[in-house]
Amino acid sequence: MKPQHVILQGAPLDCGKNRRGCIMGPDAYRTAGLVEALESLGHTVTDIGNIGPAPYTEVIHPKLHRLSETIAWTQSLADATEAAFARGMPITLGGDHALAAGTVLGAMRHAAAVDRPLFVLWLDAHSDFHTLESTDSGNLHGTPMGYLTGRSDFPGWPDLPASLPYENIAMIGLRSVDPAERAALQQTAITRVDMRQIDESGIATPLGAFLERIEAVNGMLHVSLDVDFLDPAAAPAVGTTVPGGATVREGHLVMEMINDSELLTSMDLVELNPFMDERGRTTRLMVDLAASALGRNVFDRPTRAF
Ligand code: 5AB
Ligand code: MN
Ligand code: MN
Ligand code: MN
Repeated sequence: MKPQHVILQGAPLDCGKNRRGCIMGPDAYRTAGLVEALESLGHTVTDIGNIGPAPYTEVIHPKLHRLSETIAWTQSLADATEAAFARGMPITLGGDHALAAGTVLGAMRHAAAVDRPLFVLWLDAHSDFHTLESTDSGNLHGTPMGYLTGRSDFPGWPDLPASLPYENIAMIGLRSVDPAERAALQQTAITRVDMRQIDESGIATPLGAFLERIEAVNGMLHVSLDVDFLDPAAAPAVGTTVPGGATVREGHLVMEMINDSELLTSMDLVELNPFMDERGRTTRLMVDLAASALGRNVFDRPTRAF
């Protein structure tokens, strides 16, 4: 992709679930050399440091874990992400996946301001499509897609400029979807690509079709990469390991196709738990994948690959 001005923002939010450790994510990415990797590809990088939640007072909820804190993070991350778009390409270093409620909201506001449609590529074992009512765990990292699509009321959360249209979402890598999420997803036009489909016919065809749809309407592309998209054998540093995930090669292919498409406008790297990593290998793989989405191809390709 063409040289970008990348705005790195750390989002050490750890409130979307009970297991602690994602708070260390942003500094792990910095330690693993993300800034240098992006600069070596010809991009300029501004690391604005770590963001915090908006001021809040935690009101204990009987079911939902750290609801007030998650709402406060959604507010601050939406504002920060929207502001980052004025300067360049926001890349958010998580933090757990609850942060996507804020980053995608910020991207939605920017898309509305520049009058372009926003598309979201959700790379995850999970659909994170719960409502506040349907979640059994009460862990809010399982709800950002439910919030962003406006499929139910999220009282107290920031208003959406409009709901994220189902047609503009592709979820790839699915293999752990709760029954309530599955029933709801089946009523939508969200593109859902599970591991069986990837096994049977490959990851490139559905991804290429999605990218073509974005290009046809001059859309913006937000990529939300959950570590558990990858197989835990390759990426063990995550709380919610689900066997049978994407291989390193499949992950790279996705990122290389994103790079070739020139469509990427913002990205989240989420759910890394450095406390569970093995000598930094998951962190380094995530840095490598992020760099591949922004230009690290072994061969120059004369034409777009999709
Ligand atoms: B992740 C589960 N569906 O709601 C729930 O890692 C898991 O951001 C959510 O994708 C996983 O607790 C959230 C069982
Ligand atoms: Mn997720
Ligand atoms: Mn997940
Ligand atoms: Mn997870």
